[in-house]
Amino acid sequence: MIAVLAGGVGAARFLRGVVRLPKASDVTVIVNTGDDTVMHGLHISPDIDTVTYTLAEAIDPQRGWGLADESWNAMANLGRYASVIPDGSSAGQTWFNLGDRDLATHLYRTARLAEGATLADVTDEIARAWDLPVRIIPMTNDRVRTMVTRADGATPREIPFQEYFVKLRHDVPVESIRFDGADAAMPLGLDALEPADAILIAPSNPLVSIAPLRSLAGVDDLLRRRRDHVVAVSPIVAGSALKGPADRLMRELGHEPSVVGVARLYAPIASALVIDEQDAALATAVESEGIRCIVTNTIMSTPEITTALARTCIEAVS
Ligand code: FO1
Repeated sequence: MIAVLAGGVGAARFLRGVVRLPKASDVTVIVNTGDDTVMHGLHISPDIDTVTYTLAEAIDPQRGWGLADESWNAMANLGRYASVIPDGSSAGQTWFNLGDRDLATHLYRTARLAEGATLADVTDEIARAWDLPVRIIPMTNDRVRTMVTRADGATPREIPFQEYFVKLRHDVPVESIRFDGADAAMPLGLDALEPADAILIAPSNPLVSIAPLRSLAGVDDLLRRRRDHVVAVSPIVAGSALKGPADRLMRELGHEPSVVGVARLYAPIASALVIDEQDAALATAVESEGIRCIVTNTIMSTPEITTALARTCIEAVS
């Protein structure tokens, strides 16, 4: 049995390799929900949707989020109301792009939640509707929201994650991050992490994708206890994030934006860190952080490379 801790785009691509492995009949993916947001009254779970659409081979390959062959009529038609939106209203926002096809998922999720279903129930229903070969579970059924405090003096200083990521294109300096609601939230997936032969930390942002999962009660303790079975893939290659603001956030929040910085974050909970060949010269520095270092090609540019990366991870800890 394999358990994977996942964020969005990087994790979803990595999971494609995991599910292709012959041994991967029993895979549970625990997905970050700190990025979740409500837009137009609809509950959006971006990382769950990215993982679902990617594994269903329905993702838009260029954007890495949303559905392929998308149209944007609903968004375009919201434009009619732009001039009449009252001050202080959050209606009619168009900075967060919801495609016409994608909207069906958010409509379904929101309706089921309103009927009293849990996020885990709905996530499973959506995964089954897309014929996914894995179990996908949200990190919690409770409301946890990643909140970002800006360091540029703008007000409000603290904003929800999607405002930082999409509206401001993650192009503002950040002072701190917190996971609102994490203290009271009940984690899901501990029953999958406990017996797993391999626990894989996908190449996701350690500070805003994996940290929300780690912030939930008991998760880090379990990972520490099962450290011999935990392997992480660095999302930082040659000092940069392959996608998104991981390198910038690491620098701004006092972490070295390199595989060594990633090693420091993961050494307490993982026994091995997989880094890219471009960082081979840093392998000794990684190991001096107390974590085994495995060097391989982590740039998932072909199905073969992605599957080989997943195999390397599993072999490292099984
Ligand atoms: N990312 C963007 O950069 N711009 C968008 O307008 C956007 C819309 C969106 C809608 C649904 C969804 O499931 C994901 C969406 N994403 C968008 C991706 C998402 O905001 C981020 O990739 C993650 O939150 C970071 O992991």
